[in-house]
Amino acid sequence: MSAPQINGQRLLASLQALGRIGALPGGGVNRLALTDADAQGRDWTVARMRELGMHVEVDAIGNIIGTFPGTEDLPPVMMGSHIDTVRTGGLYDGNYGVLAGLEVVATLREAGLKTRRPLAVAVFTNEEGARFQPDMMGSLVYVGGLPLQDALATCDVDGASVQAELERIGYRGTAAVGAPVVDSYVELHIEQGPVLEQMDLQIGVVEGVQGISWTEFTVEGQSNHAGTTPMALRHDAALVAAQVAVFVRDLSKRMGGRQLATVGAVRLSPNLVNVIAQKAVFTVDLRNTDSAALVQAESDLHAYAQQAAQAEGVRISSRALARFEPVAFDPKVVNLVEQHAQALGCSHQRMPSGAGHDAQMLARVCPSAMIFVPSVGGLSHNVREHTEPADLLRGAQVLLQVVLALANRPS
Ligand code: HGY
Ligand code: MN
Ligand code: MN
Repeated sequence: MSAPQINGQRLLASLQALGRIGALPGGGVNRLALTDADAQGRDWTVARMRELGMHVEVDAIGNIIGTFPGTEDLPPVMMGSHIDTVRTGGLYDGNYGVLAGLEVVATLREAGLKTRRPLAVAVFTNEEGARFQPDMMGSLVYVGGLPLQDALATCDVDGASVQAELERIGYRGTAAVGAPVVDSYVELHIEQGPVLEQMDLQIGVVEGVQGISWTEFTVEGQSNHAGTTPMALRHDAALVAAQVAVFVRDLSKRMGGRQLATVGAVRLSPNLVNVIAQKAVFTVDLRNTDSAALVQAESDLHAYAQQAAQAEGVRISSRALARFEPVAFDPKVVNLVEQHAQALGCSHQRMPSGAGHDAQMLARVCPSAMIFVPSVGGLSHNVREHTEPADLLRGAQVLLQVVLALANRPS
């Protein structure tokens, strides 16, 4: 079966249309998981699936799975990603993988082509982990990596639970989770980093995802008057948060390699100009492609945090928000991505993913891989996130051809 061409204008228009839901005034998108904006984005995507004649199911953690029948009742070849965003998100992170999957279905349907295996497009709940942790929550529950009840009981900083929010937006489905039957999974995504652009390459053949470690620290000191409390008598929670932020930057420099470290969220209380902070709650995101190095970084972090707290005379506690080992994708599917990128004349190279993705969870239950396209300026999780239309179309065409090969292979 020679591959039909995806309809680039339709794909770009769908990205703009979904991007108008939760649009921020100055550009970018805010569709935090399970908010009203996420619900509207879900409704829009379900309506699009139904327009394409897809069977739509919502499972117990709110994952939306659209299925386009094949000529044989076999496990589906799945595409997809997420449509929830961070608070300052862009048009493409996650949305591109879902909408390109729907574009593949639309193109095959228009051409009157049916694949041997059914095609599925998944919208996984709360991939970002920005409101509810861990990230990739929906796909982790989907593959049986996180008990459904634990996920449903997870609360955001305001005490709203995943269960209550799923029910409030009408997406607490009934389809079972935990033991999916999926033939294979291919996720198309923007790189979200600078590599492809710096090397002037069109396609990333993604071989795996680096390890991720998220920790939340709570430091409790003593609030006091900023003007009357001698420095030697302070028990300043904000100081320890700042010291840890500097430490993890130095740690990543000292470790070198691919060690990454980020203090992304800091909440001080009472958070007032003339009051020494009584409490600091902050997060540390550590990542590395090397499992042992990541363990070492975690150990160094916790040792330092304890020592800094002791020196300042404050209490410190911590809890893990997410912890995923590095994941290697299926070599056969990775090879397919490389072959089709090559066949389409795309410049390409093999690379790891710096960001976490639903594909790393699907890899637990079926052969999975990813396709990257360049991010302008390497920007993502930023309202200025952008990928050139030609790159968006190229990636979708590679996705179509890889999925055709998987869905029509004899065994
Ligand atoms: O944090 C991540 O890597 C992903 O964006 N959830
Ligand atoms: Mn993403
Ligand atoms: Mn993201």
